[in-house]
This record gives sequence, C-alpha cells and structure tokens, in this order.
Amino acid sequence: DLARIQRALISVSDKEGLVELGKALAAHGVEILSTGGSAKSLRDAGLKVVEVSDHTGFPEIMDGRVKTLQPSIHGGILARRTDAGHQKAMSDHKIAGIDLVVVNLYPFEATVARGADFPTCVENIDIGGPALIRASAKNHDFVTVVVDPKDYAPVLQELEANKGATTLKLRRTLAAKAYARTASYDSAIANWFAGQEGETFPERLTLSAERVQTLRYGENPHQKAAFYSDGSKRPGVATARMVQGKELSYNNIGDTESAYECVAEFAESAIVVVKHANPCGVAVDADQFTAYQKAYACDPVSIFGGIVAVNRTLEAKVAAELVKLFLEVVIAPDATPEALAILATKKNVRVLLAGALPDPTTAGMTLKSVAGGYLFQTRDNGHLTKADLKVVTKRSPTAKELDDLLFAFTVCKHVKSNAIVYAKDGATVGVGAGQMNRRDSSRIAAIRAAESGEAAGLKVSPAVGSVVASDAFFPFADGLLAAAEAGATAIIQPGGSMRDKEVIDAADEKGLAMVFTGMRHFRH
Ligand code: 93A
Repeated sequence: DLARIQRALISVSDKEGLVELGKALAAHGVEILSTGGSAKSLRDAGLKVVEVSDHTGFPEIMDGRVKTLQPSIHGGILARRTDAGHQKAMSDHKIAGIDLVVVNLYPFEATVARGADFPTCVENIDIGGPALIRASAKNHDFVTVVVDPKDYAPVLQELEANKGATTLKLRRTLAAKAYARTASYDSAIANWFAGQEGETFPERLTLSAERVQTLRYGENPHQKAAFYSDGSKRPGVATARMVQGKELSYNNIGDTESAYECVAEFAESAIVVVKHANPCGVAVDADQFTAYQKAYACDPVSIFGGIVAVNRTLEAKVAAELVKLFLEVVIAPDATPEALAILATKKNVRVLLAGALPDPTTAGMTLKSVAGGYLFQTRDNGHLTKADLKVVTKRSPTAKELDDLLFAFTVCKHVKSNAIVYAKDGATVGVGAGQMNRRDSSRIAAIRAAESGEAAGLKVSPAVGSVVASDAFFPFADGLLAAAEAGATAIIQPGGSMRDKEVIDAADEKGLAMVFTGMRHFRH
C-alpha cells in the first residue's frame, strides 16, 4: 500500500509553506517539477527545480492559460503503475511518472470577494489546476494529491516514517479532500455566474459547505448529525469562539442561532432567553442587569435548560445570576474577564463569544429541506420603524405604548407562528408560540403572564396594562378580544384581513389603540 514519491509537481497560487515543503522534498531526493511563479519561489530559496515547460518541451502559452495541460504531465499522473499497457505507453511517449501533485487553485473566491470586475474574475477561473487535482485523486492508488497547505505536514511525516512513501490510507483521505475542493471551487464559479445573470434563484444551485463539527447526535439520539459552515462569516453560532463548556449539540446550535439573531435586533442593551427555538423572555434596558431581571421574570420556569443571548459585552453581575441556573448556552459578542471567571465555575455551560453581532437587515438566504427537495427563500430581514406604523383605531398609542409595540412586534418575528407576544416596559411578559390558531397562542401567552406574575408575588397579571403583538393579522376579532380580556391596552399586527373592519371596531369598542405594520412575520 506504500507509494514512493520520486517526482513531484508543484503548482500553487497560495505560496504558504511552499519553500519548507520544497526543502523537505529535496531532502528525500524528490525531483521537483513546477510552474512559473511557484518555480521561481522555490529557485529563489535555493532549490533545484525543473520548469514544467522544460520537462514537457512545450512553453507556457497564452498568459499561462496553458501550462500543465499536456499529455506528458497528465500521462505521468494517470498511468497505472502496475499496468503493462500503461507502462508501454509511458515509454513509447517518453512520459515520466509524477507521484506527488501539490496544487492550490487560482484564488477565484477571493477575487470575487474583493469585488473584482467580470473579466478579472473570469481570468481567475483555474482550468489546469482542477485537472491536475482530479487526475491525481483518480489515480490515488499510486499518486498523492495535496490541495491545502495544512496537509503538507502529514504528507512529510509519512515520507519520514515510510522511507519516502505515503500510505494508501492517507492518499485516499487526500483524494476525497481533493474532489471536495474542486466541487466547492466549481460551485463558487457556478453561483457567481448565476448571480451575474441577475438571478436570485438560478436554475441549478450548487451548495458548498465545510464541516465544522460532527455532532454526537441530531435532534434525537437515534439521529446522526454534523454542523457545516457556509463560509459567509456571519457573526453567530457557526463562527463564534467557544471559551468553555461541553460540546455543542444539534439543538443547542439551532437554539443559539434563534437567541442571537433575536438579540441582535435591539439597539439598546438586550437579553434574550430561548427554549426550544422560541424566545421565552426578552427585555431591553439601558442597564444589562435590569434587562436580565426583566427577561427572567417573563418566564422563570422555561429558562431552565435554556439559552441566554446578550448583545453587549457580558457583565459580571449578570454572569453571577446566570450561574445560579441550569443553562445550556450563553452567547455574547464578548464578556468581561470577571464575567468569564464567574461562568468558569460552571464548567458545563457552553460559553460562546461571537466577536460581533449579525446585522438583522442584511440580505441572505435560508434553506429548508422537504421530501425530494429544498426550499430557498431570502432571509426575513424586514425591519420596521415607528414611521412605518399606521394607527387604525380612534385612540392612538401613547409614546410608551408605541415603544413597547415595536419591541413586541420585533420579538414576534423570532417566535414560531402563530406568535402572540405581550410586552410591557421593554420586556416580554407573555409569549404564545407555535399554536395552530391565534386565539390559543393569545390565551397561552396570557396564562404565562398571569403565572409568572403570581410567582413573583404580584396581585395583578403583568399582562394588565401591556401591549400585544401578533405576527400575522387577526382573521377574527376573537384573538384580539382574548388579549383585551387579559388586560392589553394596545395592539400591533400586520392588518390585511378580510375582516379588518370587524377587528378594528372591536378594538375601538374596548378602547384599545391599534397599529398596522403592513408586514407579516410568519416563522415556522
Ligand atoms: O491557467 S490555468 O488554468 N492553466 C494551466 O495549465 C495551469 N496549470 C496550473 N492554470 C494552471 N495552473 C494553476 O497555476 C495552478 O492551479 C496554480 O494555482 C497556479 C500556479 O501558477 P504559478 O506557479 O505560475 O504561480
């Protein structure tokens, strides 16, 4: 299973680790073939290199578009070393075997990312490189292929351990990585091209993602799972630095995403507690500790085993409260050293520092799988300001009601439909999520408010004097009446029902103020 390396072809755009690699190969007596720029770097470092053009007897032509696309190169890679016919072809055509191929591609993705013009991007589509990579990976029985400078070390270790040879096991691993690289390279090109055509949803979409982590299990222990990065670098659970705690689980990742995307909505210091993908306590306040107390008070029951997200540097005073609870994850842009020291006393709690907050208004795609297909949609980046709200009742909301209405509707966006959120003084006081009718969500939220109030020793439910938000219009007056009964004084909802008039009349009759947003926030 060992394959000796006598001749290597090196053609790399990213010259990281190149000289060290060249030196180590030379020390093993490997003959190095190389293309223009790579050969120059190696020669400048004092290494002996054969130019591919000297090896093939054919010059690099057309600004390098044709460098390695030669039968003597590809024959040397693809020849089966154990096949008499292949061996004869090699000697008939004076083809020398190439046993190691080290290639990294023209930086197409980086060229696109820096906003280069169309012809520059096109020129950065590597043709010869992927051909070398795919050929070597195909013939991995005999040939070692390296597409990532990170793999120079393992290859050199094997050469050291096996007298200048690699094992089949390593060659197979590298071959798999090689095809993953060319696939992701081509999908980047395909998606970019489709984007140039001005299409949001191209006819054919290729996904490329890199595995961040294999997970212990999926949503349930009998399911397998892994976590992939889409390479977008959006601040959040995929890119955050985990400073302590047990390995993240599948459900942790989903919940942390919900919490962090929600907390990022608020300009003021905010706290979001999430349980089973739904916020169960959200609050804003100039003071982080007060925000925490308000968020906690919304639902002191559901926070058990929950996820807590903050949108400022986590403070010690809040951390001291968090360690009193059983929590799964804490996520923040950053934390003070004191806060980290306090969290460290609970070593199982996963603490993620995301460095920054995601921008809720940025465009992007979300993806969901269904039997036999995928559903893509643009991200719900809808963002409302007070100016977008239309008063539809006789009574206009007070300034304080208006603040709470906008806050409640923003939370609603992050609650599974049918979503009803009661809020007061910059905090949720009751959240009704995921019910099949709006009236039940409304009632559940009111029950939650009453129970939490009772637990806190309050005489009246916190829903009394609150405002209420609904993620979609009230199709009938009943949901609104349930909210009025619970004590809400103002309502925010998209509007647009056939029975809007009936709902507005009911609000007027109860003396409620109501605003329409014109924007719905279903979330399933
Ligand atoms: O222009 S190419 O598509 N044509 C080729 O024949 C070819 N062979 C290698 N690009 C080609 N390469 C690429 O050149 C490699 O993938 C590598 O990224 C780059 C290295 O060029 P240099 O050694 O001149 O810096």
